[in-house]
Amino acid sequence: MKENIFSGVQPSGIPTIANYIGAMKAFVDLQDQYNATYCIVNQHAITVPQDPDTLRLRTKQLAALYIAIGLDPKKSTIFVQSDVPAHAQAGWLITCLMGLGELERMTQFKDKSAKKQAVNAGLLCYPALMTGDIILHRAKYVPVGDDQKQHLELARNFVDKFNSRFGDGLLIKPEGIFPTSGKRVMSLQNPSQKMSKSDSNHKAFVSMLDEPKVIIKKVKSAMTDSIGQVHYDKENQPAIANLLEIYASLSGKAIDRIVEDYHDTGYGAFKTDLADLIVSIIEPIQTRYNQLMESDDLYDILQDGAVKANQVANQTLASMEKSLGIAYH
Ligand code: AQP
Repeated sequence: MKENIFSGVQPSGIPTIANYIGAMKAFVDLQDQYNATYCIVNQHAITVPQDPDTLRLRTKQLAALYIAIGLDPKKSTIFVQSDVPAHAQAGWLITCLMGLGELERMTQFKDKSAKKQAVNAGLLCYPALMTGDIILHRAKYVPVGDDQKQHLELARNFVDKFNSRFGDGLLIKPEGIFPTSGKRVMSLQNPSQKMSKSDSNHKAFVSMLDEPKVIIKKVKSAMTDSIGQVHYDKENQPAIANLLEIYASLSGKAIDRIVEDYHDTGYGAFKTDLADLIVSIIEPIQTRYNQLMESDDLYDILQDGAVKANQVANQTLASMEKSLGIAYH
């Protein structure tokens, strides 16, 4: 029998090439090998303020992008988190079992809360909800970018603690699947910050829905350095190293080979070819995306996905509630 994999993306903006390289590209590659479930985690998105109309639109856009990148609803279960109430229910149970200190130590919470004046309690409890997402679908593997490693480790520790208290094998302990290149794609404007879809500086990322001419402009204006030679040196040339990783991930070429190709050309030719490469991958995705946004198929796919996801999630939730004494009959 195939093992389960689970992952999700927040509709907190339009996905960027970082989300694609770090996670979404692998979703497609893995759907044949595994019993795959992919979620649009809209309840995670509200851990920071969202405009309701925009959130509705972003949810639909993300569903369309999932399918446009190549997810096949016949192979993968695709659903919206809020269509499966077990996620919020399990999230609460897990919140009550996780230590406050564990949650406060999470880097993402520290980074995001430092940038905001008002922080909601959901931002702190985000990893508990994420743990629930993974364990409800009995996932053995979770394809994610490097920024989610710490949250995944928390989920793994939670499973150990839950199973040792309530019974071995009750919950499945998940393992991460990380890409070889582009685990952590950095901002085009600041190579010490990760690329994020909610970055207020739109030049910092390439969105999956950026027009080709915008992509070319953003890549050409990406930060570089004064060294002027293409090397893979994360310490001294972090911006170029980042562009090389994006290139390697999208082309499938080894970084050494790319460095050889551009070693004597300077940054201009390298950036032009990188921009063309990104456009060549994104353009066909956008064509399929536009067709999907105009059809009604999307809602049927999400409804079918929710039916399947509810079945699996409700079973796991029932066993957790039984263990905890919440199910009293
Ligand atoms: N910079 C990144 N490099 C590689 N992978 C990344 N991911 C996110 N940023 C990078 C991976 O994309 C998947 C979906 O991410 P998410 O939507 O769940 O939330 P996030 O990690 O917080 O991503 P963003 O783009 O930074 O969103 P906002 O701006 O809303 O916080 C995950 O697998 C993640 O690892």
